[in-house]
Amino acid sequence: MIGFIRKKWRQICVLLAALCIGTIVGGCHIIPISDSSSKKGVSSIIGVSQANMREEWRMALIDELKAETEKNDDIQIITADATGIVNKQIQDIDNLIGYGIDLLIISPCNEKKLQDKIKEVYDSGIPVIVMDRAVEGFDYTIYIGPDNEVIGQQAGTYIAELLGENGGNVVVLSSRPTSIQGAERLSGFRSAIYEAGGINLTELSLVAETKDAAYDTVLAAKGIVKNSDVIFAYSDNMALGVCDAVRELGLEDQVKVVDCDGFKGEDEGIDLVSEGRLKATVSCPIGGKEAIDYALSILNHESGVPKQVILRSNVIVKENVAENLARINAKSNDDGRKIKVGYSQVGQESNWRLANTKSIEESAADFNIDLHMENADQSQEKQFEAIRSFIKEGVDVIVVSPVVETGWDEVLREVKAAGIPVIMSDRNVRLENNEENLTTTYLGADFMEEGRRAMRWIRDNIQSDDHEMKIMEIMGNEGASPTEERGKGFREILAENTSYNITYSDYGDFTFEGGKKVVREYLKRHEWDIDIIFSHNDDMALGAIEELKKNGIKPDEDVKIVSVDATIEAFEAMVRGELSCAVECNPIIGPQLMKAVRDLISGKQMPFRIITDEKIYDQSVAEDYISKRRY
Ligand code: GYE
Repeated sequence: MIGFIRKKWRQICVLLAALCIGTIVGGCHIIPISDSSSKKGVSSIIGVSQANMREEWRMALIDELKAETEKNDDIQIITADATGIVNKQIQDIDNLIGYGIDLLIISPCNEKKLQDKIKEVYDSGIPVIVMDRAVEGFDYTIYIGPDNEVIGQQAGTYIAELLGENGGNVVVLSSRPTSIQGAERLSGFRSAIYEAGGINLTELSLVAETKDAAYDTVLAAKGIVKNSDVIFAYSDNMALGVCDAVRELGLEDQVKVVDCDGFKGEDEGIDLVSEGRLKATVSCPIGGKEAIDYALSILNHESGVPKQVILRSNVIVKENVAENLARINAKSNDDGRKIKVGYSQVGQESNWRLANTKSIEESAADFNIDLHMENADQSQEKQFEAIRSFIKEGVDVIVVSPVVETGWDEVLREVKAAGIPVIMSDRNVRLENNEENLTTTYLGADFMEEGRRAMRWIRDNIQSDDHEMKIMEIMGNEGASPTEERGKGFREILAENTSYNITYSDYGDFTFEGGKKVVREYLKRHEWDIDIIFSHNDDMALGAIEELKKNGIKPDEDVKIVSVDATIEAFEAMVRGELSCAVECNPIIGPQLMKAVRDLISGKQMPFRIITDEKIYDQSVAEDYISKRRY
């Protein structure tokens, strides 16, 4: 009964708000309401707080959200335009909550300044989907967005290939971009062009990121443009202006235009590519479809909702327009049939791995997946064998957690030739030539961020006034993606802090014995002079602790120890006062993985990366959490 009254009351509120469009009440703007507010019998209301409705792609997001909402009878959305003002966006969120929303979708105009508000909403129990700009930390339900740096890089790489070995002259429409997206695309573009080498880059400064400004700038710089091979613009809007100007100058046959956005619709990127006016457009997925999809999963309390979804962007050229449009418009269809999955697992090196294997095996059954898992005992050769046997068996999907990052190209090409899609789970691969489409998506942790977090914690908690702090790094196995990236992320923050230095670094292969060995070897040649140990996982940290104690060195007193994974054993060591801090790496990825498998088979566009939820714990909170740990 109470639920019924609440629902009715909310519908009245929504209706009232709808009547008040554009009016001002109590000094604050009433929120414009989407068309879907008139739906009857709706069970959930989604509030959408948009940073502004000036930028083209932000309006496209609202349109996509509305279109997706229309397809579902039991949800409706209310939208609010913050007009680019932080305080207005905070007020909008309060208003939306006042209307009784069940879930908030926010595209923040300033991710730093809105972080606390987002956390407040999330902590109050209302799920929050953050779009487009990731806020720091994990105090939201899920983040969905593109990787604009990668989008720019894809454009740069495409142009470099187009020009071939001889290179050429490229003009980029630059400006101090008013949008962060623009800035990131430009930076990704520049780095790809410089990496390719042999290309002369001329930057033309724009007064605004608009079609007219692009048109005027190209005409004004006709001397430069006449000598160029390609013009790059980082949005569809600007690209249209460039195309018009190039036509005006009679240079259509000589100067090729490439851009980012790849929207569909008249005079947008895909349209211009089909007409041959644009040579290529790199699509920037808007994410509205995915947001409503995940909103439904969250509202239905389904399992398998990850923490971050980084959307896929594609290089669209004339030859693949039809294929891309088909993918964009594709209707996903899961008939619930049993799916056969071949999984090549790394081994059994750590407690993390055991928990990971268990999670994958347990959730396969829940998602009606027939799982065939092969354990590779840390051998890439064995992984190749397993993958080839999966091809023979004719599985529907192959999932690989690769022991090392490189050397996968050949076997993955074989899988592709057999028409079997591949998902990378927990660890990723690095392919020669960045060959696209050999894998569909990566699901796992953000290892770089884990490394950064470890060093941030050290910076904030372990200081000395009188000497430079010596750090020992105990790495995982050589060439594994968590080893590489944790090391990189850690060093990124380390570089900003001159009072710390990594003075010793060795591989411990992610095992307890490996951690012991690194400390033992060090002690053979040195007096103990290390202030901090950064261990790439808990097992190695625990091994190191045992070896330190054997040698009369007191963990946490004589040396602080920080590790990654945050397994129960790490919590026990924190409670005993031996381990100082554990950065979480979540092994419970079974449900997200199985959801991704089902999505893949049902025809959904796979994102680039699906990232799991993670936190950081130290001795001050270990006791409170230990009983709740699931691994
Ligand atoms: O941190 C470590 C394991 O790939 C994330 O591998 C995984 C790592 C994990 O053995 O304990």
